[in-house]
Amino acid sequence: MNRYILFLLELFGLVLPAFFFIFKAQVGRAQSIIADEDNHYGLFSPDLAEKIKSIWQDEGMKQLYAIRSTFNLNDSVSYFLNNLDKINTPDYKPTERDLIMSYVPTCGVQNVVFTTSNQSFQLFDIGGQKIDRRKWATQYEGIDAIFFCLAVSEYDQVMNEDMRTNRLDDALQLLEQISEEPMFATTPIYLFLNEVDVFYEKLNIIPLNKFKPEYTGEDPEDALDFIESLAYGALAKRDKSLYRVYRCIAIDTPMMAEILATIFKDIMKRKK
Ligand SMILES: Nc1nc2c(ncn2[C@@H]2O[C@H](COP(=O)(O)OP(=O)(O)OP(=O)(O)O)[C@@H](O)[C@H]2O)c(=O)[nH]1
Ligand SMILES: [Mg+2]
Repeated sequence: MNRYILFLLELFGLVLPAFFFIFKAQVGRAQSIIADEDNHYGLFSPDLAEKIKSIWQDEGMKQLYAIRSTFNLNDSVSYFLNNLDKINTPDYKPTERDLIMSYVPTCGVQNVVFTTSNQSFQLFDIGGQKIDRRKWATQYEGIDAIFFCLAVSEYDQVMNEDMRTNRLDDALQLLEQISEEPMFATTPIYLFLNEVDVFYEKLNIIPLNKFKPEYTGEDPEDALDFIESLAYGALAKRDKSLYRVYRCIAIDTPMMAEILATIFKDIMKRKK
């Protein structure tokens, strides 16, 4: 976990000097943390932990964090840095929440088998990165449902793969491609419009119409309706009975439990 925090700090260290509102002393601190390689493994020394906390609490850092999407910084940084004291202990054990909050990119295909309501399910978790996509459509004949997660908050972000393609456009294009794939002609698609919390937070700082000039709405609900309308557009050629759309926050466990219970019931009903 420390290495994870360190990686995030390195990212900060790289962009810090570019921002005039970061105090020079903090830049020096960030650079000294990165240079202090002996302390990169195991526990952070108390001195190092204090330096990290001091940078994290800096006003300039808060402003930088608010625009984190401009350099593709993961949203859970604040969670881990706010919990640094708890994590930086010799007997630290990640909680369920810590695991939910950490981003571990799925490489290739993860095969997960689980049981709910006395039914066993097999889930193929497929990484969203471009490199993982080539195998998709050809391998999944005979599946009962597709769960498609689209991060609505990514309207201003670009793909790490080329630092050019807009992430929302890319996701919508992929959704359309899957929706129109003949092999999935009768497979229901459950679309998760995810990261609604990050989306609402971001709208105040990064206007949606800067990236989607055709958007003319005013409040956050209008903005989400607009993104949802784009998703409906991608699904337009599909029969309405073959898709469902949910707005969600994946890290909100009770919310997800409710949505998923409905979905699993729906899948079982369709199987009968
Ligand atoms: N605030 C917030 N964070 C979220 C939400 N959904 C996911 N995250 C965070 O986003 C990160 C990535 O989540 P993952 O589920 O690992 O991402 P993924 O879509 O599987 O990514 P790939 O495996 O690379 O395709 C984690 O740090 C989560 O905590 C959300 O709705 N709100
Ligand atoms: Mg994943």
